[in-house]
Amino acid sequence: MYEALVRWRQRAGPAASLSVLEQCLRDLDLNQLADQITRTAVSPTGRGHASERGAVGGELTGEVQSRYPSVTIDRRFPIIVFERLNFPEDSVLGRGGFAAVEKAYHRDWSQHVAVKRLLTRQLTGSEQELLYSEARKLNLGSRSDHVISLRGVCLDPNFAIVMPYMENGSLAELLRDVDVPWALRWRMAHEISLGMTFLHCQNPQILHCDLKAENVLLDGDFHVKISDFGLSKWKAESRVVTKTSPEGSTITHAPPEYHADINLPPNTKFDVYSFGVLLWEIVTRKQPYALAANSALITMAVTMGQRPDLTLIPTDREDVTSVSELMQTCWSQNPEDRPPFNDCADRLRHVKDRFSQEEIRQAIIAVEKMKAEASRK
Ligand code: ACK
Repeated sequence: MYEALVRWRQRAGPAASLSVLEQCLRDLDLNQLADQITRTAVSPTGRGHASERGAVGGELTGEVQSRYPSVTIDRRFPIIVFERLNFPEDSVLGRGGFAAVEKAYHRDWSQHVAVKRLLTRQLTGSEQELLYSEARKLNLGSRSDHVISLRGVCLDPNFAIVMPYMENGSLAELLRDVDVPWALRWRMAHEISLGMTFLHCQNPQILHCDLKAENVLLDGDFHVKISDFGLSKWKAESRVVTKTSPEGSTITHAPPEYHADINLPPNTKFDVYSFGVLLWEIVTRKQPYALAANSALITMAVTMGQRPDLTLIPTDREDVTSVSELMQTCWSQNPEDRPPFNDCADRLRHVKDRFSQEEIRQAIIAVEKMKAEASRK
């Protein structure tokens, strides 16, 4: 191992930095590290094979890696040439802390994509690493039908994540504008639980840490894609990785134990709690704690056991009652009482299966009509 590392350092030059090694260890991706060591040992230039125009699949030159010394460029990422993307006016879909998501048109692929890139040109290594780490989690999560996939990454002029463009925006936006029929709401709730089950089953586990209706995107057929892994974490037992706290997570969706101790390493029960609040959003189409004067009050009330308003939950439907019971178990005060996502998925499948495929199809037609009407207003 030591000899391999020495050889790697000699051959890869500036690309073989300590921070690259550290990043691999932090992500506990020893396979990738092994991959990188053997790759540079066999091919010092690591020249890539262009697989299609506008996207270079595979290995990267040492020159490219040396421009990104603080991150390990994954040779499995397709590289997308930034110049092939057209950004129309008003391309910005949304902005986060240090990154923005924009709609772009890929000239070779003749289709729209969503591009997440850093807001400033003055990059700090850690912001770049965060975005890069998000790309790696997305790449892993992408194997689920219900997690947004990674089309590739741009390296020039700055690092950017390229994802498919989701025609129907976010679930938050849809719920705000449209009284979505129950058949479709339950399909969405079920698909979110499937996406989360998949993420929690990865090795190392991927914790989302910011699950909410805004981070659930909808494709052209209103199928769910979980997105925004900006605050997500690798879950592993190593001290190196678990020093993270879910800093920045949305306060309304964060569980009481994190209000009490912000240094607590997140775990799967964090996401299950957030899912409980998300089910409440799906059922009520409202914002949790909309009347609270400030976030300190929310923190205090949640720590003392308060939750989003149950009086807004309809009481005349069996399916709603069944989901409401699950929702309340998910946001239990004691994390141990919260069910794993595969249990949530089983329960939601039963609720969803009360409706036929035809009823779901009709629900989609109705939603498309209501959306069109809402956009004309
Ligand atoms: O509610 P929205 O329209 O859906 O606003 C947010 C915003 O960007 C910040 O996250 C939108 N967004 C994010 N990723 C995508 C995507 N892949 N396709 C379409 N919209 C997206 C999200």
